[in-house]
This record gives sequence, structure tokens and C-alpha cells, in this order.
Amino acid sequence: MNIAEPTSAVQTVYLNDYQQPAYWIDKTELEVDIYSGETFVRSRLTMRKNSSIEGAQLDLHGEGLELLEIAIDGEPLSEERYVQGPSVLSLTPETEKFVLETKVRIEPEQNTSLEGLYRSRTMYCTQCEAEGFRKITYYLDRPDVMSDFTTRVSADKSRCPVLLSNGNLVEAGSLDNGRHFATWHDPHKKPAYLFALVAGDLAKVEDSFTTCSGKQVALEIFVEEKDLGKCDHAMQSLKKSMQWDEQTYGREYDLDIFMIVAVDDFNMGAMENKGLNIFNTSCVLASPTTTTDAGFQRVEGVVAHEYFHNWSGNRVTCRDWFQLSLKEGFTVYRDSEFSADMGSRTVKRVEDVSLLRTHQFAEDAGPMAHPIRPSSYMEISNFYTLTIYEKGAEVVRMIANLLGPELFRKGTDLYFERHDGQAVTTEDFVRAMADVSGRDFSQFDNWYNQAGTPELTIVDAYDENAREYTLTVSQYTPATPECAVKKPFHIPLRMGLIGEAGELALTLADEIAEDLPEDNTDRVLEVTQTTQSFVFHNVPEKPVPSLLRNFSAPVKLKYDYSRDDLCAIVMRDSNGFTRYEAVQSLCMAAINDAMAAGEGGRFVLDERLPRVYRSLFAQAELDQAMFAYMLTLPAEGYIAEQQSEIDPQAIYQARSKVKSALAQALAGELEQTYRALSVDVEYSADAESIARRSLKNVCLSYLMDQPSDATLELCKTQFETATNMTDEIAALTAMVMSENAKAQAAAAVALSDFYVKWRDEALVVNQWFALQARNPAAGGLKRVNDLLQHEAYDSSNPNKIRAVIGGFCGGNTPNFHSLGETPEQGGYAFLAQQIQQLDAKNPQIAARLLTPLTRWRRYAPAYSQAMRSQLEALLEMPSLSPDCYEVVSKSLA
Ligand code: 0A1
Ligand code: ZN
Repeated sequence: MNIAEPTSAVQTVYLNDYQQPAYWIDKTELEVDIYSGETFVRSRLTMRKNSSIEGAQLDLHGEGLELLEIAIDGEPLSEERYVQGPSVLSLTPETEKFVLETKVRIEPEQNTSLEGLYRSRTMYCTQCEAEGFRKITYYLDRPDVMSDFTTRVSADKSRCPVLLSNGNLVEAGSLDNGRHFATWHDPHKKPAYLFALVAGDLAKVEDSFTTCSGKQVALEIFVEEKDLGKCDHAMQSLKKSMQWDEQTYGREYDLDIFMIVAVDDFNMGAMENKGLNIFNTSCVLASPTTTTDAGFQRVEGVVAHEYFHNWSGNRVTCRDWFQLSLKEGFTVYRDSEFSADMGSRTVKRVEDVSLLRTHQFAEDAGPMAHPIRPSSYMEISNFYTLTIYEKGAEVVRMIANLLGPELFRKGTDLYFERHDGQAVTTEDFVRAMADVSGRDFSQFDNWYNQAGTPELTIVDAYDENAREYTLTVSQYTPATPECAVKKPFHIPLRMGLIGEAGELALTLADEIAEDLPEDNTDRVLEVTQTTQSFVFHNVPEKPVPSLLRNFSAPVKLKYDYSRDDLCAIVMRDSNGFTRYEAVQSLCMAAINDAMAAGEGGRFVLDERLPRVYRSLFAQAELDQAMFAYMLTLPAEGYIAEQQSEIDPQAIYQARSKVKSALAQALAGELEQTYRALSVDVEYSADAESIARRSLKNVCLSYLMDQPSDATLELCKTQFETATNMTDEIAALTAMVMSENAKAQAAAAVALSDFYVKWRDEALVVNQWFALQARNPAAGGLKRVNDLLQHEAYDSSNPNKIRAVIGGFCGGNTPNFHSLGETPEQGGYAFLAQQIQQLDAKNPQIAARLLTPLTRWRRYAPAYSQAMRSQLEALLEMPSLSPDCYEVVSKSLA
């Protein structure tokens, strides 16, 4: 055997270099024998030369594998026949068709990266997306190599009574020495990233689903015995998802069994492995006493997302990882529509848009900005981003809206039919949409290949004599690292015009009023040029424009609304999203006033905001969840996105001032509403009950800003008597987040009672960790360090890392952005130290935690320099992982 030189420099992969693989793997037969401390993997690959590629060299991916045997067509290979590098095994087979056999030894117990085969508490499990399969065996670990998998797993019967893999069970039985085996066959060809294996001591909940063509599918959720009572919501969500995908997309499930396994140690939310989804426990377990309403909704959404991948991702997969948004953007769009159908459409839209604007816009304005189809990467794990997922979904949503429901369904039918069993590109997806509609998507393609958030500036003019109203729309997209000058985007701008008495009919220059539909107050303008005017005729008065209804495109809208315009929209617009948006803009105006007043300056709340709220309190028909969102001030991240230079402490202070002023101005309404909604009703996780609780608890958080003794008692009572986690943790949160001294004292007692009560429930303890990490009171650094020393903290568990370190750095402005006396102190130094320690263990998690530091250029000088110096120190680390290297080096570039 020859040992190749290790390559130390991190390599960049380019979309333009894509080439088909030199070989195909028609059949993959695996034998995975698990022993305590070591696992042996035998693989038998039936391979075939790809005749369209020149050269016979076969480069197999493999990382951290101890090669024990290698043979071609049963003949062991002598050492000079192959070259073994740190991540590739190269050989040159002599025939076009052959069987390659290898046997390797791996150590799952030592695998802390949670990629490949690893151990989590009572089980062995796998995570193979994106490039984890190469840590299990030598393979062509790329999504365009699709193979028929048979997997035989063996292990000790008492330690691992459950043995699972993809597809259908074909054989199981006992072996010598207390061992047993199970053989699974997956009839659907798939890439290695969809492979999964689980072996462990698990209990299961069973149910079944009859598909539209009458096939019975067994549904099984595997969890630790203690969690058996928390699977019902996931099971119901799964059945609803199966039915919804049949009804909405005509997609039927395609195996005899669908399994979900809940794992405590998992880097992400969940994984769509064919027939054997693996879930983070936080995305599958739910019970009213331990899980908040948001938790219930997350379980429903993630179960749906993974299930929907069976078609959008598994049956039709990605050609290469640059196409990741092909499956993720489309699947997020699908799960978002599912959730909208299960609850309130406008509320779901508000939630999705808030996430996008608070976090994706920041990504698009930072050093890691990339188009939804990136053109290069160093480490693909860094590209599981809000851009790929959430902006990707927005792009699919724009296509769906441009086509309308019938044509879009025709387009998805064609896409699934045309590409079933293939590994394809985003262009294939768009081509199907173009083919069914005859539309030209060539300019639309800019959404796929340009990063950055377009700014849409709109000015208007009204000509009273001509009764003409003109909207002039200009688009500008700031430069991003991959592209300085942007081509104009194709932007669907949904709008209406609000008059004194209601909405006005819309007639564009080249239209004849009689030809238009009766209800003609809502329109989608297609903006395609850098500057473009739209002239409306027969407009009887100067209207207030209602712009970007339903957030019809992922852009920043700039229109100079007066506060009175915004009030008119809140009161008179028929579009729920734009009404919400107008309230948010009024809040932003107040926050800007508070910022202009400065830290010690006097700030007076403009009367129009509480007046609007008062009228909303009086509107009985208003959706309570929607009103709860309207009452919630814009997130700090969203406010930061509006600033040319971010001063995080000023943002925090200004937001707090507005909150206090509103709490005072609306004291009566808040208390009345809180009391009215506090009547005891049995817990239910339906949309209406969730809405009631969310409005009640938003009111409570205002009331606790400067609570009277009586209000504090109300809050304590809610905490002590709550029969569900939503109300319990909302009361606790209100105490912790209050700046009032009595509330803080009560919070300290409540926090310790809470831990005593819930110490055996890991997911509840995580919420307790996260809440304390976010506590804005002075002394946060000391508190977060104490949390890291707490008996319940576990530095190998991503959920705990995210709760404590992520909670502190992403959700505790006053403390994270405290600079300290020396560069070794302060929040940024804390984060850099944590990243340094984590990087050796779990690079994916370490790289994700870096996010807040990457934004350094956007901050005021003192913050910016302090962040930068921590990044520079990290870059000096000799053993920085490729994951962190990519993020740190691009941030400093
Ligand atoms: N495809 C999964 C997400 C996922 C991605 C990477 C993972 O490990 C690095 C794990 C899960 C999804 O979209 O749900
Ligand atoms: Zn996904």
C-alpha cells in the first residue's frame, strides 16, 4: 500500500468543476457488526464504469477508517494496487464491471463529531448527510451515486435489542454469543447520505396509515422507554403529513414501514433517511406538561418536513451539494404550507417572515453570504443555512405565486414524474415550472445565482386632475462577497391601494376597467427593471399604498410611510400581513425615537402607537395569535438590520424603553386582557388555544415590566399553578426578563424550584438553561460560566451547547456585548474560548456558534474591533477544523 501525502490546506470545491463520477455503484451490500468499543463494516459494492467519463481511476472517500481487507472480484488486492490518503483510497480496476469488497474497523464510541456512526446514550446511530457515510466505509460518497442498499446489522442482543436500517426488514435471527442480526433491504435506489442504521435499547409506539391506493403502512416511533408517553403528537403529525402530501401534491408513501427514531445527541433537528428518519429528541417528543406550544408546533413542522423529503429529496434528489436548496427550499416551502393549512395562514406567514428578516437578511449582509445555489464551498456542513432553507423556500413560493395553484401543481407533478429516481439540479426544477406554464424564467434565475437582499425603494405621485397614481419602483442590491454588481431581480410585488373608505379598484395604464374581475383590489406587479413605473388610472383620491402584501418577495421595502399612513393600513387594509407589518413599522418608529433620545435622554412615546393598540384590543374578531405578534416589538436582530452601524447596547436600551412606555400606556388593557384569558381551561394544542395562551403571555410580559405587588403575585400564581409548560415557562420568563428588583428576586426562587421539579426531564432542563443564559441582568458572564459547570450541563450534547452558549451569545445582548476591561474578558472572548474547546470535538457545532462574531464589520468600532481580534486569534489556532477555518477566514477576508 502507498500512503499519500496528507493535504493540510482546506480545499475549495466549485460548482463549475462538477463532473459525473467515474463509476456507478449498482448494488451496496453492507454488514455492520457492532461490538463494545469497535465496529466492523464489510462492504460489497457491485460497480460499473461510467462510460461517459475518461480514465479508469477509482477514488473512494473514506475518513478515519482502519482498512483491514480489500478485494476485487474475490481476489485480495496487493498493497501496490492501491494508494491510501487521509480521506481518499485510490485504485485502478482492470475491468469495467466488478465487485469491490472492503472490511474496515471504526470506533463509534470515540466519535464525538456526531457524523458517521456514533453512540448516543443507549444507542448507536448514524448521521450521513452531507458527507458522513465516508466515516462508515469506503464509498463514492456523493449524492449522484444512487445504489440499491442491503444492510445486515449485528450486535449484542441484550445491549441492542433493536436493529434498524432503511427499507423493509427481510430477515432477522439469533447468532452465537448472545448476539443477533437483522437484514434490511431498501428497494429504492438512494445516495449514501440517506443511509441510516440504529442499534440500541429502544421502546416503540406503533400505528398505521392506509395510503390513497389502499396500502397499509406500519408507522413506528422509537424512543427510550421513559419517553413512550411523549410520542402521540409526533404520530398524529406524521399521519396528517402523509394525508396532506397525498391531497396537496398527489404523493403517496412507497415502503411498507416508516420509522422515526429519537436521539438525544444530534447536530441538527432531524434527518430524512429513507424509511428511517432520525430525530433530535427536541423535535419529536412532546407532552403538555413538558413542552411549550412552540415546541408542539416545531414537532409538527419538523415531522412534516422530514416526511415530505421522501419525495422532495429522496425520490428526486440532488445532483451535487450546490443543489442543496433544490430539496431544502422546496421542502421548507412544503412544510410551511402544511403548517399554514393546519393552523392560521397569516400567523404562519408572519413567523416565517420574522425568521427570514431577523436572521437570513443578516446572513445575506455578512461575510458568509451566498446565493441559494452557491458556486463554491470549503465545507458543505457550513451551507445548511437560513439562505438555503428559508430564502430557498421564498424563491419556491414566488414561483408558486407567479404560476397560481393549478399550474404550480402541474409543475410539481411534471418535476416528480420526469425526475423520479434521479439526482437533479435546481434548473431541472425551474424547467418543469417553465414547461407547464410557458413562462420565461431566465431573469428569475438571478434568485438562484446572486446573493444579497434586494432593496426595493418605492416613491409615489398622485395627479388629482388626471386621477392618475404612479408607483415608481427601483431595486438595488448591495454587493456580496461573490458578486459586486447585481443584475436586476424579477420581483413579484403584491399590492393594493387604500382610500378613505376602503380599498380602491386597480386599473393599470393598458387595462380596461370592464375587462377586470369584480374584486379588483389586489394585484401582483412584476418588477423586472432597475427602475420601473406603474401607472394606475381612475384613482379618485390620493391613496395609501399597501405594499409587499404577504411579503410577496424576500426584499427590504423602502417607502416613506408617515405614521398616519401606517395607522390607515392597520385600520383599513384587508391584508393581514400588511396590517401586522404596519404595526411593526410604528414600533420601529418609536424605537428610532428612543434611540435618537440617547441613553439618558427623555423619550416620549408617540401617542399613535398606543392608540392603534387600544383599537386593536377592542377588535373582538382579531385573531389572538396575530394580535400577540402585533404586540411583540421587533426583535433586536431585526432592528439591527435597519441600522447602518449597529450599537447593540443602544438597540437593547431603546427597545426596553419602548416596551416600558407601552406597558405604562396600556396598563389597563393589558391587565384586563390577561385576566380575561386566564380563566382555567383544559390544555389543548389546537391553534385557537395556542393563540389564547400566546396573547395572555405577551400581556403578562408587559405587565411584569414594572409590576405592582399584585401583578407579581399573579405571575407567581401562574408559575406555581400552571398545568402546562407554556404557561409555566412564560411566567418564569416574565420574572427573569423583568428589570424590576422584586421580580428578579422572585425569579431566583422560581428558577431553583423549577430545576428541582424538572431535573429528570432533559428537554425541560434545556429550556431552563436557555432562559438563564438569556437573563439580561448584570453579571451574565459569571452566570453563564456557572451554567457550564452545572451538574446537568453536558458539553457533548448539542442541545445543551445551543441552550447555554447559543442562548447567551444569540439572546443576551447586554451581557454578550459587554466588552470587559481587557481583550481576554467580555462576551466575545468567552465565545472564542468555547469555540476553541468545542472545535476539536464537534466542528459542525463550533462553526455554527461562530455566527455572531462573523458580523463584526456591521458594528460600531469598539464592538467591531473586539470581535475581530477574537476571530484573528482563532485563525492562529494550529488545529482549527475546516468548518471553523472557512467561517473565520471568510469573515476576516
Ligand atoms: N436534511 C436535514 C438536515 C440535516 C442536515 C445535516 C445534518 O447533519 C450535518 C443533519 C440534518 C433536514 O433538512 O431536515
Ligand atoms: Zn430538510
